[in-house]
Amino acid sequence: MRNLDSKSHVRGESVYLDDIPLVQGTLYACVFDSPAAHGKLISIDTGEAATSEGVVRVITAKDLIGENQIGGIVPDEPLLADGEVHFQGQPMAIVVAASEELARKSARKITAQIAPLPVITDPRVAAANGELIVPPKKFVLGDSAAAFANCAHVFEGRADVNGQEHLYIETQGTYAVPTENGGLKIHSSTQGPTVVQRAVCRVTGLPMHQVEVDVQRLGGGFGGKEDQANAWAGICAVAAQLTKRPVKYALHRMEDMRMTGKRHPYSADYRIGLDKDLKIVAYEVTFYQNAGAACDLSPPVLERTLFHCTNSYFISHVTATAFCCRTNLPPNTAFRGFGGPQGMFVIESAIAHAAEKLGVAAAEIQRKNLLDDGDEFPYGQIAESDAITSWTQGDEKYDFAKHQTDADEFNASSKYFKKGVAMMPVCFGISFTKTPMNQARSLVHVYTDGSVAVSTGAVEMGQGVNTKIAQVAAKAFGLDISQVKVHTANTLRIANTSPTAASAAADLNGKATQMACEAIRDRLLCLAKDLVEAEKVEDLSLENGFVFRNGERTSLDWQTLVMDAHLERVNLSEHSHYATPGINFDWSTAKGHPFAYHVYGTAIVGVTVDCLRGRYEVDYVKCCHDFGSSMNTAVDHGQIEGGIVQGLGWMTMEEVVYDAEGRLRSNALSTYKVPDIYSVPKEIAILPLETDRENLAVFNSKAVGEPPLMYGIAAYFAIRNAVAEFRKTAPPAADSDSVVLPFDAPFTPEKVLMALYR
Ligand code: MTE
Ligand code: LUZ
Ligand code: MOS
Repeated sequence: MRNLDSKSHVRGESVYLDDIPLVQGTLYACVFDSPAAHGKLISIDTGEAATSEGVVRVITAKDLIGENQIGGIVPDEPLLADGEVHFQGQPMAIVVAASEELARKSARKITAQIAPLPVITDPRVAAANGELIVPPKKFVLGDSAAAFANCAHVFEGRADVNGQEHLYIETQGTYAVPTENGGLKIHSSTQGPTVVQRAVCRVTGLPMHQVEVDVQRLGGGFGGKEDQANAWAGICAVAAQLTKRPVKYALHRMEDMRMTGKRHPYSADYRIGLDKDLKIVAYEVTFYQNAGAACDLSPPVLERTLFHCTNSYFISHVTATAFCCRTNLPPNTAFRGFGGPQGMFVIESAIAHAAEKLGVAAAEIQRKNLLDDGDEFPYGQIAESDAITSWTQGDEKYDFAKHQTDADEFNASSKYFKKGVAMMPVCFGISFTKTPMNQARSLVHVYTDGSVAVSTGAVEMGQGVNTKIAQVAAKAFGLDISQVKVHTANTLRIANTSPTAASAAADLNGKATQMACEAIRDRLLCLAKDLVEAEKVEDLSLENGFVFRNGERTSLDWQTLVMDAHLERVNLSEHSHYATPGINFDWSTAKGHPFAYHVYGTAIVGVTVDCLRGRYEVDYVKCCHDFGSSMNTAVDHGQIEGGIVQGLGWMTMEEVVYDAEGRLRSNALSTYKVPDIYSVPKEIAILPLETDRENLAVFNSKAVGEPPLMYGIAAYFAIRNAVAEFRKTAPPAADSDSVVLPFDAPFTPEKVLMALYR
């Protein structure tokens, strides 16, 4: 079943924020953002802007009616700079004008006097200076210090992994419209309608019942709009409140790239100990997370780095420590995988390091250490593991050894092109790690013509969640999907929503929808029992638009039943609440059972490196992926392909560059390279893991949004293997030093070239 939005997308008829018809009198906002990364704000001169053509108002921190604060976890993020500036791109003033152009033109006339303070961009420097946003976090399993003493082999090193620009096609934006008695209706391109509602209320001083947030769909979020839609919503809300006019702000691409945070870069130290049979006995890792200038979602991102620091492996002695480091960069934020990919990159680096030194294939070490059923994660949850099955099923189907032999044969006869292959398992926990966030509600109305309207807190951002929710309702009522319409995420219809994140939107909102539909269905079948003179309700079902009795179609159709129910005054609406059962986590012990389930998978990635130019191509990605039992293979395959390409981009070509002054140098699509259609692997093959395990996913169809991104990490190691192959044989690379190549992602063509000829 194809994504319900596919036709309107292709026709250009889907409605995004910028397509919403505007109310008469709408004004446009533009911010003046800090030109300095760190400094004391001495003065800000808005005089010339305020008197410019078309300008209705200029707003600075002192004008706010509510609190100048949008920090959700730690109150360290002013809406508009006040006293000090903490990163280049920090909003300082808002210009509100009659047109977009006039707002932008006038914003450029604002100047600020800022006395410079030292700029820190490196998380290790921040940590050394004690600049931690929250206290360090730690996971401990067993006794790693003691265990290292008994290891046959111990290796230690450092791994660095850079950030990633979200590059959602639709930039951040908000349209705020005043409603009567001082309220506001906020259209926002956000993954978190309630997150935005809270931020708007804080900066305007309004109670939550006065603020309605509505989200039709996003042109991509990828985590970038889980928390960071707040600033733009707050800015438009404040402007609308002060001018009493509707205010819109849709960021230009360069504004968005400059002013918003990205995936967190990390620097890490690892130490890995193995016994003589290649069993990993001990692992110690310290993560320095580059959080940027404000807390944002950095602590839970950091926590997920710890949750996934041993990836799909069982290691009996683990000590993992993580520092949340404050730097003078835009606050970094959620990004597909939410810190998990960074944790996995480090353990994969440690394994590659050990493999290189021991002269064995990394796959041999990986295979020997996969999590088994009943193994304990460092955070205390006991694994129901499909790590081994996904590895063996993938290997049986795609034959890693054969790919390696093919590469070896190719390499033996090719001097300047080298092939590299890598295999990688992935294990990703599904649920927000903050247990209270794992709840959702659904409001279902059946209208008297038999059509069905569903509202949930889920935000459609291309991942197909609306299609899945419509499938749930259609299935519960035995209807064709055309009878179901999923409406906008709206805080008046669904309150207190969790953001659409953690890959859990279909599970949480789908389950709530299933409960609501089944409650209505049960009431309808009660009535149908009398209408078709059945003996008991249990004999009845709804299928293909009819009531069925013991599997046989009756003459009672859906529409008649619905109308009869209405005339009998049966309630045709339901609001249901779902909360994931059985999950918990206690940070005082750093143990618990935080995840409803894990998604497992294994990928084999092959690349060809052009060893003269440093360029490379990804030849194939072949994965065995754990769908549980997919309810929509078209949508799920799309998620896997998209996730893989986004992961490849992060690991190979996307390079976020800040200079020492904290200025973003890769600030446009000409200087920041994302994968295009030509960088997509020539082949992406997907083998569904065969399993008959039950899980807590909606209809057993496991979450798929984030896990596939991590298959892309294997490309880094495949390129590395190809580079190593060249260095072994090519004369210019014959250096005998024993230091391994640094682990420093992304492996851009420039870095590949340096590594080839180091
Ligand atoms: N797919 C598309 N097309 N666009 C997106 O923005 N976001 C990803 C993933 N897939 C995203 C996407 C992220 S970060 C998450 S958490 C999940 O979708 C969220 O949606 P789900 O919970 O419905 O899987
Ligand atoms: N967001 C969040 C997430 O707030 N908590 C999480 O655990 C999470 N995990 C993945 C992606 N977003
Ligand atoms: Mo996704 S990072 O949970 O929005």
